[in-house]
Amino acid sequence: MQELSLGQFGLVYNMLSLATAAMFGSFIFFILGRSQVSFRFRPALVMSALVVGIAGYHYWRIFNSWDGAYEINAAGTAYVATGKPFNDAYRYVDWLLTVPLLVAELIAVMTLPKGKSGPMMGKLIIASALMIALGYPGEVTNDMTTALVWGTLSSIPFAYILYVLWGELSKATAGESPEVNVLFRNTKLLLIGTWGFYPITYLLGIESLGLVSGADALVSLQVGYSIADIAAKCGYGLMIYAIAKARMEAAGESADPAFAKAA
Ligand SMILES: *C/C=C(C)/C=C/C=C(C)/C=C/C1=C(C)CCCC1(C)C
Repeated sequence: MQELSLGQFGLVYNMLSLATAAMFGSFIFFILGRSQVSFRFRPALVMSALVVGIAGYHYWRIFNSWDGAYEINAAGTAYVATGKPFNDAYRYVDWLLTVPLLVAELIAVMTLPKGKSGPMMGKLIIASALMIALGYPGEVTNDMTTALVWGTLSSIPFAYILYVLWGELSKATAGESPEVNVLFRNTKLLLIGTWGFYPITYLLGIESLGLVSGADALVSLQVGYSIADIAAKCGYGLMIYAIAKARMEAAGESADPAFAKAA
């Protein structure tokens, strides 16, 4: 592992800390937000809470791993490796759990007919697992060609997932209020914008590709993934919440079970 400047070490340290805080903060928001939406949207909120809860735990572990992998040198001028490896696998294990949940969250808020959401979920879960499993060998290799080959393979299921979700989101707007339409459109943009950030970050992290040089490659990777995760998990969960609220209001539903029974 390379030596890091104080700024490089501190930037990753602070980003990992910020991501941990954002995940746990969002967890509380989604748990409380559950009671603000009507019954049919509650599964979506539960899944949002699960995503940020799982990610918050992993960020806490990544943060500790980062903190343990480096120590400041005697002169106080740089961070050097302690010999304990930095564990990058937490991230991929996290994605393996959270990406299918994010997909399920979106399907839940679209409230597709029963016979349709199951098979679609199945296909998208398999594609998510493939995308992550194919990306991992490329993430941990030091060889540029190997990284590019695995990255390209991983991009195939990636494109498939976005294609399917984009199509479904476009169809979901039919018959909905203008406000819900705008929210669905924004969710599509958020989805493309945030998920598209991951392969770009992946490329920045391939040191021998030289898009960013030296230890900056490692720093870009950690900072890039942290920003993407905050947007793709917390920001996206907030969009799902807004859609649930807007659809519920447009349909004249209440979040209060007593009121729902009376109506
Ligand atoms: C909360 C975590 C999320 C939404 C993670 C998403 C991850 C991706 C979309 C990763 C995609 C990748 C490629 C398309 C190619 C290179 C390897 C990956 C795994 C970084």
